[in-house]
Amino acid sequence: MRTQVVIIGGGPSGLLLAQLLMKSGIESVVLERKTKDYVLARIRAGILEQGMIGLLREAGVSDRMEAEGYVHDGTLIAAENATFRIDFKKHTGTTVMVYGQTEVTRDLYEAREKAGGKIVYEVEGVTIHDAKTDAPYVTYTVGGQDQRIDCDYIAGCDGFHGVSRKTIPDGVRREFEKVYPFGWLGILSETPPVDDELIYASSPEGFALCSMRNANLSRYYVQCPLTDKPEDWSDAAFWEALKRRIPEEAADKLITGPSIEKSIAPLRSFVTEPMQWGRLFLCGDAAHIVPPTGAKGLNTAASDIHYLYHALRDHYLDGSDEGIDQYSAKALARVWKAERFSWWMTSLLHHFPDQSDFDLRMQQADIAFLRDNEAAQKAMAENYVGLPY
Ligand code: RFL
Ligand code: PHB
Repeated sequence: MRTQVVIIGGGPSGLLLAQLLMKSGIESVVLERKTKDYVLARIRAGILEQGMIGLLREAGVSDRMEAEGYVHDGTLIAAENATFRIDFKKHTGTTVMVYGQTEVTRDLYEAREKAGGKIVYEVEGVTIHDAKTDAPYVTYTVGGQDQRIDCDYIAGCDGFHGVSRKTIPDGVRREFEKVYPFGWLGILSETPPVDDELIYASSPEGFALCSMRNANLSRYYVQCPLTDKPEDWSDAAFWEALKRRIPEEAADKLITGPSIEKSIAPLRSFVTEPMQWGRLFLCGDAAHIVPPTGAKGLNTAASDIHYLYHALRDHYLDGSDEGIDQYSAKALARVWKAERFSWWMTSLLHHFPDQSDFDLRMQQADIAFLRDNEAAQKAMAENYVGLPY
């Protein structure tokens, strides 16, 4: 088999790239290790930046998002010494959209299937060959049959545990990592959200976040030790911890109910350099991870796809390889800014187990500065709604 671009991974990065390429008449094949149902059962990000919204529109998959998504023009920050609002609209003139990653992925699958684009599910043993030559190819097994696809380019969109990143030799690849000493325990419940806006809360017991998916579906998180397991947390224990960590006014009106999903995600900052090796490009979680505090994971994956899509378009439609040659540098320049913002917001709002009294005062002063300083609020708003591509 032959195609122009092999896309490894059918998560949001891979599917968005496939859809944008198809709109420009560029052919691709998506290889996914899991089933579609498995991918759609993963509950992950909930906030879309303007850049990602624009890409979904360009890809022709925005109808349901426009109809069902919620525009948010600010967010609340709560701490012991302050509860205040960051006004995105006032400081940046723009907003973010609450629309879950699960829904984005569902819309992308539907569009790909409708257009007859190729997705191969349950592939095993995906291996990238000759990425440094002009004739790369990918081999894999599906249903016990060995397969080979020859191509021009390979997009590694296979997440943090994928094979693409590891194809870049050790001597070439540099990895930068920070592992945080806690995780987030998240639940989904069929209850109305506690507030119209998200609440990011810092408390002596640890961080909490009140988020949502729609008018009757809430997503809440509490910081927890890395050693905890979801089974250690009854629903009652979760709701009690959440109530203790958020402002009293919110705790009093919180409507609780049974959780319909409960999981723990460890927090990590991670970047690989370079994001390109010959004809292989890394995109999204395959190349970088952020702690979820700034809602940047999915959105940073989308900005990679923007750069790669334009690079491939310029190659195939205009005969220019400038974008291809600059992909890694352009993507990394934006990735590192999202890493900084996510690290800063994580450091600002979490309780660190080895935190000294001095560290605590610094955190409190940082929050008070944000509460009182318009320039600091503007900087936060600009990062939260997403830096320009
Ligand atoms: P994904 O979504 O991980 O998709 C990668 C896809 O590649 C497939 N795959 C392979 N396919 C073929 N061959 C192989 N060898 C393969 N290896 C893997 C996988 O099955 C999968 O379908 O990466 P992508 O597309 O880059 O998208 C990135 C986003 O998913 C990610 O940045 C965010 O979800 C991060 N993230 C969160 N971000 C937020 O902004 N807010 C959140 O609340 C939030 N929660 C989360 C998260 C990430 C999590 N992970 C990865 C553990 C919660 C979790 C649990
Ligand atoms: C979510 O709704 O899942 C969510 C929202 C904001 C974040 C992280 C996760 O910063």
